[in-house]
Amino acid sequence: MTMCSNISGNKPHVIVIGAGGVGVIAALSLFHCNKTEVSLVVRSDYDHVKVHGYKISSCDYGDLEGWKPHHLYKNVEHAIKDDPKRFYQYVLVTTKNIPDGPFQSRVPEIIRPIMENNLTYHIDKKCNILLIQNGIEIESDILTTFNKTTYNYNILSGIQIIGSTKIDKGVINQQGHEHLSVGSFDSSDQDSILAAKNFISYYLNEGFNSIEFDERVRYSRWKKLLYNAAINTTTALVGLDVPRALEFGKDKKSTEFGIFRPAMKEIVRIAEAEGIILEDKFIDFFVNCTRDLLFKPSMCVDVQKHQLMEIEVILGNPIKLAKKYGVETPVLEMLYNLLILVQCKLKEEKGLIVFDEKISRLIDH
Ligand SMILES: *[C@@H]1O[C@H](CO)[C@@H](O)[C@H](O)[C@H]1NC(C)=O
Ligand SMILES: *[C@@H]1O[C@H](CO)[C@@H](O)[C@H](O)[C@H]1NC(C)=O
Ligand SMILES: *[C@@H]1O[C@H](CO)[C@@H](O)[C@H](O)[C@H]1NC(C)=O
Ligand SMILES: CC(=O)N[C@H]1CO[C@H](CO)[C@@H](O)[C@@H]1O
Repeated sequence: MTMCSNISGNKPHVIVIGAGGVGVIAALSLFHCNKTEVSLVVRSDYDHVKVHGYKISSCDYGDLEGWKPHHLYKNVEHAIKDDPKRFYQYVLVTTKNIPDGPFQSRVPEIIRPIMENNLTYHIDKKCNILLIQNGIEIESDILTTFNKTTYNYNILSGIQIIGSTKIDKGVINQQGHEHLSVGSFDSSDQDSILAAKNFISYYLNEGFNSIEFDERVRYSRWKKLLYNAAINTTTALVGLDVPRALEFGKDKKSTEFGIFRPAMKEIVRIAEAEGIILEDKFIDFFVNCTRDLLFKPSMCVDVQKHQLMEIEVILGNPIKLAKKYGVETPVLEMLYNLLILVQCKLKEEKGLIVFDEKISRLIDH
């Protein structure tokens, strides 16, 4: 507590990109642990937070007023410009992952300035990109964009379970205890595994948050997908919370037995084709775990806020894998095809796509 400020110049740097409910609590956990110097990229709330800091109501850390990490930036370019020679040992990406969204908001483009800056100044050092995001196969976009031989990096997976929401400009409400699991996407890469374990020591605040090493990242991601691919998607399509979506089904059964369970079984079969066994009890668990919780999954909230959804990493990628393995996924494909329409409706509202009513055709760019 007392001497740390003297050595702050020597602490490793971590940058957290994305300042929603997940990112701000991640920055707070790192800051509290006090072993790293923490930068946070705050896009839309930057001006507010720069002046007032964050107001955080957290079940783990209590109530904080005016909290700021060591550095705040508008975007990644701003962080690089501020100190081009600073090396970020860990780059935490907590933004939504929307590969079908605007080019500049895709994950590889968001981190590109750091990757390129490193090529100039830090090629001797290996940076660790930690994706704290939903979905499956999310690492491949980065691996295909940045050649691992040219750019020197590890890629780590983070799955965070936390009930934390940004409820207003600079205001975070964390209601659920933070639990993060961190591992290497490549489960055979010893250096990457070591980097994940090292991160845990920068992050763990005994008695406050929980963090554990995840040796089966792919398994954990498939498991989480059981819920996300079946339940978030359905509620997003119909705009209902989970209890209503279940109760409003024909004879109170059709949602559970006609949509949720069949969709989850398809996820089980895709994972199985990779040799990953998800037990049936998980299906029972996920169908029921929010049966009594009057809340809308985040994908449903996204639609209602007119924000793009993470449909590619939740459904598009699993369906692609299913095709590759020869697994039939009629329910997931129906959910996906319907959600693509909703996504395009949102894109049209935002002017990201143009439909010409004179000729009744979508204009290709
Ligand atoms: C990455 O770069 C190395 C060295 O330049 C090259 O040999 C290799 O083929 C590249 N890998 C990919 C996947 O492009
Ligand atoms: C799930 O909840 C339903 C309705 O409350 C109940 O009938 C069923 O036994 C529960 N299933 C499990 C596996 O707990
Ligand atoms: C699905 O909903 C849960 C609960 O809101 C959330 O934790 C998760 O991030 C959501 N996933 C997507 C892809 O929206
Ligand atoms: C993205 C970025 O900041 N790249 C920098 C890398 O280093 C060169 C040389 O100093 C700069 O010109 C670039 O702007």
